Amino acid sequence: MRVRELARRVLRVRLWQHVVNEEMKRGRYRIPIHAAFGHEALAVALDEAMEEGDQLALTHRNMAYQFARARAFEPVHREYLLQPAGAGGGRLGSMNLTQPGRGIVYTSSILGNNLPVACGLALAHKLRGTDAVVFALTGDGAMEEGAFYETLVFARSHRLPLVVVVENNDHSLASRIAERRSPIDLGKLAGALDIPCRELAGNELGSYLDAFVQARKQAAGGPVAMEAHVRTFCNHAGATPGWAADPRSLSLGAGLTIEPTSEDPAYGASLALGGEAAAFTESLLKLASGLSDAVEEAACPSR
Ligand SMILES: Cc1ncc(C[n+]2csc(CCOP(=O)(O)OP(=O)(O)O)c2C)c(N)n1
Ligand SMILES: [Mg+2]
Repeated sequence: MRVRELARRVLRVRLWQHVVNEEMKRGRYRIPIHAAFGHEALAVALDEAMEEGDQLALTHRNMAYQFARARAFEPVHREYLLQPAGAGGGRLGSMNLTQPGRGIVYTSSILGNNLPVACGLALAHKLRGTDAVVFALTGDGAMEEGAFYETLVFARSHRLPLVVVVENNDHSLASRIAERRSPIDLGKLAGALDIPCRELAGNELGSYLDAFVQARKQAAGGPVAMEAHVRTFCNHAGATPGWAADPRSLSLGAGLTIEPTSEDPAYGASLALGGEAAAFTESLLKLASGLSDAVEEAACPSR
């Protein structure tokens, strides 16, 4: 039952990302926004695993997490429109968007920058004796920053309640790992620091939720590393030379699912919903035009 509700949530986040993407194609937003098609199962499972007081520090590619935490379209898209009614009062845009009321206390476009901040947050929880855990997202590119290693060493040295999640989409801008650096075996790297490491792949919602819940528990005794293998069904903000899949070539008109494989969380979510999937998807697609109208109205209130 729980998995079905998670699956519905994944499809909602997918719909909202599609609506934003359609509006991006129309040039609606004045800021760069990084879609995260393919990251929805991670975002929803992490959101479910977070408990009262937990905190989340995000990267530039944060759209799926913003929607998953907000559990609503409006506050996030109004922020993308830089309106006072947005989640950040129209001052934060996409790459610095926080939602303190929903635990998103820091977001940064500077690769690796959120990791020491998350460390500091976790240190504060430890010193205050709270039960809260801090989750920090990073990428296979951002983990190349020295701050990644320093964060692990510091967090382990002080046994901080920190979960570092590497979203490995095998891309940093247009370069793949084999093209730009040595492989990094996160299990071995974390193991060398006596930090447990968990691997996620396949977008199976029940196991993703379990993994985050377990990681959260484990983090009471010190940091936990996680490597999530994720396919990003779009590239950087806008077309990136060398990365074939431009988000603007994705179309809501083709439906919520992008690819019928386990790499697409929307496909997995539809399978999890079984016979209910078609009607639920249809009901979401019906909402899409209303959401687009709301974007139109919000962007051009005088019309
Ligand atoms: C310190 C720093 N260096 C370079 C950049 C430019 N930059 C922005 S996103 C990006 C790629 C990031 O790759 P990854 O961390 O794997 O995240 P992804 O975009 O794949 O989700 C780069 C190099 C930056 N924002 N900050
Ligand atoms: Mg990457």
